[in-house]
Amino acid sequence: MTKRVVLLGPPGSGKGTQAVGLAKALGVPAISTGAIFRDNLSRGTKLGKTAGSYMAAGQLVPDEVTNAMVADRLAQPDAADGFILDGYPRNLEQVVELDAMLAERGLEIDLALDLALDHVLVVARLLNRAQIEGRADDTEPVIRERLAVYRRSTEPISGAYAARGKLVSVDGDGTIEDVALRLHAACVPAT
Ligand code: B4P
Repeated sequence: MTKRVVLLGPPGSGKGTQAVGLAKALGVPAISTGAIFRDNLSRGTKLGKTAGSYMAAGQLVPDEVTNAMVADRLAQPDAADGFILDGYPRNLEQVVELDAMLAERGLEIDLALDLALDHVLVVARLLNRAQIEGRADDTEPVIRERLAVYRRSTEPISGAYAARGKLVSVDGDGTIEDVALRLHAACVPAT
């Protein structure tokens, strides 16, 4: 069964929303790099202070910081049998680093799920979240910058997984339940 999954897609496509339910269904932890950064930010840790300024500007946190954090998290016992990685990798260098972390243990990614959503809908969802949660990176100029970073750095990585035959694109439009069913079907194909 599919156990080592990366969840790709633009900011606001539903990665964080869907990762939790999908992880539960597969019996693995959901690991969100954005959530780990936000938790550190709220606790005022050194990692949080480093990440905070990049996040508020809509930029990626430097690779050396992010890669070390993910390596630590994947070494925890609960991730030994699998995981849903939400928001990582986010550029080609992180793909290489993730491959190396797994190869050390003779493992590899089983599946890359690309949540596809029109960028007009992405902006609308994030502006809606801004009113509910007040996240510092959900203002319109920062959302535009996050989308530009996504197009420049993150979009190309789907090609890397497609070349390995590991990429499945899933329509991110529709209700949260509809999208969850599509993702689940991609991980657990009908027999
Ligand atoms: P993330 O936390 O990953 O933020 P995100 O891309 O906006 O996705 P998120 O998971 O929060 O939103 P979702 O689509 O679920 O990253 C934040 C920042 O951290 C980055 O900008 C970067 O600075 C840093 N970072 C994270 N990972 C990094 C890495 N690997 N390398 C370097 N830096 C990194 O949901 C969005 C909204 O849509 C929600 O309000 C949700 O309720 C709503 N929604 C979801 N599904 C819906 C549906 N079907 N219909 C309607 N609304 C829906």
